[in-house]
Amino acid sequence: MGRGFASRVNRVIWQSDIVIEVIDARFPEETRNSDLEKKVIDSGKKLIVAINKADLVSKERAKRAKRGILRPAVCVFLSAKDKKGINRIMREIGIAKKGTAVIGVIGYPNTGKSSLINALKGRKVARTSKRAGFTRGEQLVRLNQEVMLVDSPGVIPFGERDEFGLFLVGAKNVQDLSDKEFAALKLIEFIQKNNPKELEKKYGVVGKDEKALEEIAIKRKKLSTGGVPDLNAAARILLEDWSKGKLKT
Ligand SMILES: Nc1nc2c(ncn2[C@@H]2O[C@H](COP(=O)(O)OP(=O)(O)OP(=O)(O)O)[C@@H](O)[C@H]2O)c(=O)[nH]1
Ligand SMILES: [Mg+2]
Repeated sequence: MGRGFASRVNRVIWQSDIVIEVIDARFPEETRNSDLEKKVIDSGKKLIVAINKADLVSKERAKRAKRGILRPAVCVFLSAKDKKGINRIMREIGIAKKGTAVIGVIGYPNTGKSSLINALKGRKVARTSKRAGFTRGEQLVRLNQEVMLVDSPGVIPFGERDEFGLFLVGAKNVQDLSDKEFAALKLIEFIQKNNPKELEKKYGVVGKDEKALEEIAIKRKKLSTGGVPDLNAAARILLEDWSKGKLKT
């Protein structure tokens, strides 16, 4: 997943007349790829930055997501899920297009590229998944007589090695984490910082750090022989809930 697709995404950009970069409104900075944005703009092609999953953030946070995205890129708030922003993207495509056009859809794993293509098309033509790295090769979808959409696999910038950071933004799956307890402890810290009451609401957890993980194990009856809290099992519960979007921050 992700790595190694660099040349492929370059090819998608090269083949396209217009490029849509899909980013996650919750993690705009972490899921955008300024190198790719620059590449598109330098090649003289229109860049549309689709700030997707806007249904998951407040208006203020969505507005903040726009910062840092430089003109001449066009920013569109999008919810592929609720079909918000789809007409605007259609309009932007229409403005930029001269005759027939190929539109490349690129971005980090799991940001909703395939979901956007389905929303544009108005029915399910590209397969989507909660799992990151789901779309493997490029897939061509004809939008109408003039426009061809290219779905592409998610790419992670070369050299990005922060496993927890990738997990946090949905670009890495739970089963691919090398140290789940470590990731869970970092996630606890992150959630308690951003939404202090969430773990209490969800699991009845009041402690911090390892104590919080222990409490999850106890509440969810994950005990090894002798009644010792199974921290690994608790970590998996927490990490899975996060990746399914069940925890709010
Ligand atoms: N809440 C919410 N979820 C969304 C939205 N768009 C996509 N998702 C969810 O995000 C997950 C990933 O969506 P995909 O469309 O498969 O993402 P992708 O960018 O194609 O992913 P890869 O092919 O793995 O790179 C799925 O569980 C979607 O249901 C949105 O606007 N809002
Ligand atoms: Mg996909």
